[in-house]
Amino acid sequence: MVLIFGSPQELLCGKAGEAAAPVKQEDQCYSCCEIDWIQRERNHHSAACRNPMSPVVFKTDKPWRTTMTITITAFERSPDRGKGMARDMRVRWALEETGQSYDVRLVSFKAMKEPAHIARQPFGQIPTYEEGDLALFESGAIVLHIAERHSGLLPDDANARSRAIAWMFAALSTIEPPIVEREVARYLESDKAWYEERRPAVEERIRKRLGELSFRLGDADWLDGAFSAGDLLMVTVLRRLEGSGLLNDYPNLSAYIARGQARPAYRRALDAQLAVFSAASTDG
Ligand SMILES: N[C@@H](CCC(=O)N[C@@H](CS)C(=O)NCC(=O)O)C(=O)O
Repeated sequence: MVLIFGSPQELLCGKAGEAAAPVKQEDQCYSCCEIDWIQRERNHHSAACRNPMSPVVFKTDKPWRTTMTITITAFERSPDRGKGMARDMRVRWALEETGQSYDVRLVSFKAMKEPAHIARQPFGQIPTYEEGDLALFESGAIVLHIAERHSGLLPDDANARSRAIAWMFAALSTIEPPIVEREVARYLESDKAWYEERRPAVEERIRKRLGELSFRLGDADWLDGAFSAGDLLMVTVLRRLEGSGLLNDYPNLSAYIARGQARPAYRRALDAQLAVFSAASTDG
């Protein structure tokens, strides 16, 4: 089988009936993800083609190779002192899991509220993501974009893929909101007379969600089969509770977080975030 690469959007493959020669990373300078994807497309084609001698054109919105530089934004000086709580961590982790290199543009709190950054992120926040003429904001949308274009974060099976995406939404729209509500109350409202009175109710809302999540996870390693973008987001969200004591009643969730943190890609992302903070601290 001959593979001819026309444009980034188009994979041409010749005599489909012939045995596929393996694509070699060193010969062609393909990344592992690209090779995975090419092999999958080939297998799919070989299985589905009714006329194996006719050349076939795969039209796909999945670029076969990433030639454009990915640039994300992150805090110039992170309030968490580089401990992985800032949401660029999710994006870094997703990029590391999928083997994508990236550049980081560091932004100060002042620069985040200026027009150049607002044009990228309407709410003046990090992270953002740029790749060629694509500019994205919202960490969940960015992680989904990465997961859809590179293998490693979403299953191939269509139903399993949809379920993994459902877990991404669950992390960000069901589990994260009460956790953030607690943080906002703690950091911005703890001087108010009603803070202590309200706190138990806020924490109870978190406990309710943790109990439900803990029940569903049971003794599984990940939320739905293999590790996915859903787990990536869920782990980063649950990490926000570190030190709160709220996870103490859910040892399976603590173990789940630890499993996520033990992944080499997580470590690389965390180290990269910490390196930014350490460099900024050394600079004064
Ligand atoms: N929903 C957004 C939230 C982004 C967000 O809250 N970013 C924080 C850092 S983790 C930020 O930029 N805070 C500064 C600010 O809001 O001024 C996302 O997931 O990307």
